[in-house]
Amino acid sequence: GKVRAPTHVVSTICDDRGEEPTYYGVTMSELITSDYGVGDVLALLWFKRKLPKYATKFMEMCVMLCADHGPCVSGAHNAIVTSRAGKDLVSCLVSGLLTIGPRFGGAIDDAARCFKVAVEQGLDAPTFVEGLKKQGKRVPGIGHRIKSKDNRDKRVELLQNYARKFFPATRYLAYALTVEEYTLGKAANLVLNVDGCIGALFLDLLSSSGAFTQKEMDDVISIGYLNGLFVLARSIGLIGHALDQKRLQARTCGRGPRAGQGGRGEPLYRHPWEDVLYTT
Ligand code: Q5B
Repeated sequence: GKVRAPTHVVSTICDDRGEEPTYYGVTMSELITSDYGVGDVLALLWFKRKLPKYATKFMEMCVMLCADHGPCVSGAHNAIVTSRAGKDLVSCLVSGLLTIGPRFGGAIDDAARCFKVAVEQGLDAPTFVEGLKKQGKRVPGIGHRIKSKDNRDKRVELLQNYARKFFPATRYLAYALTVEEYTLGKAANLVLNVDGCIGALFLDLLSSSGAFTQKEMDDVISIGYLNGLFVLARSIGLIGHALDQKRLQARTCGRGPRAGQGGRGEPLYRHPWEDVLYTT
């Protein structure tokens, strides 16, 4: 009989061997003719299932709303500096992506983990927050450098409004808001931030959509799928910043569309001495 050599790779999300590639069994033709969107592709390739339209639209909203948050955030700054150093697009992108982590953009999974445990254990907000403080930990998904009680994050408001309208339930969001109410009593910038809001709402999606078993929900949270949403989204903005700098450089070098128009251009970045405290 036929003897199959043992494979060295197992892949369960797609197949490119047939007449046309498939994403978790869905052909490219179906993707196009049935009007699938990026959220549907995420559902197939990340979650290995079709999800209801309100859920895929929610993921698309996360991608759209997290695509950029200005040139001053860590990721964009790195991408800009790297681009101005003359590096290629991929280097600019990864230098920006490498700043994503527990403080910046990469708190979604930890926020979801913490809110999930807190709700499962029935912890009220003060017990939850003070418990983390005793462990020397910050509450993931809470706090922002520029957003505050009086300067709310529009992204958080938009995501909440959408979920309240379309999700079957929003009990994790409700819990996260009790946490915010408590932390705002400590400092005005300890708001539920975009990472925390996405973390809480994804718990609501996983638990109330009927598309995931309890075990599947536990796996999504423990493996950590959700920071991927920020990484994917912010890649759009980081590429934008890298290209923006290239365009500005091209202007000075006489290659761009505005060559010869006296553009200032963006030279190699060097941080000003006067902004550094030299000390021993
Ligand atoms: N304190 C975000 O801190 C930030 C506390 C806290 C308890 C907290 C901080 C934090 C958790 C991680 C998180 C996602 C570093 C943020 C994002 C995407 C973004 C970014 C953009 C975009 C800000 C001052 C005092 C200290 C701290 C206490 C602060 N946070 N206590 N739990 N969570 N959050 N990250 O303002 O007594 O003086 O020692 O780590 O969720 O990244 O737009 O910029 O789209 O790009 O720098 O929106 O909150 O304040 O570090 O000086 O702390 O507040 O312990 O207390 P800050 P710090 P004390 S969204």
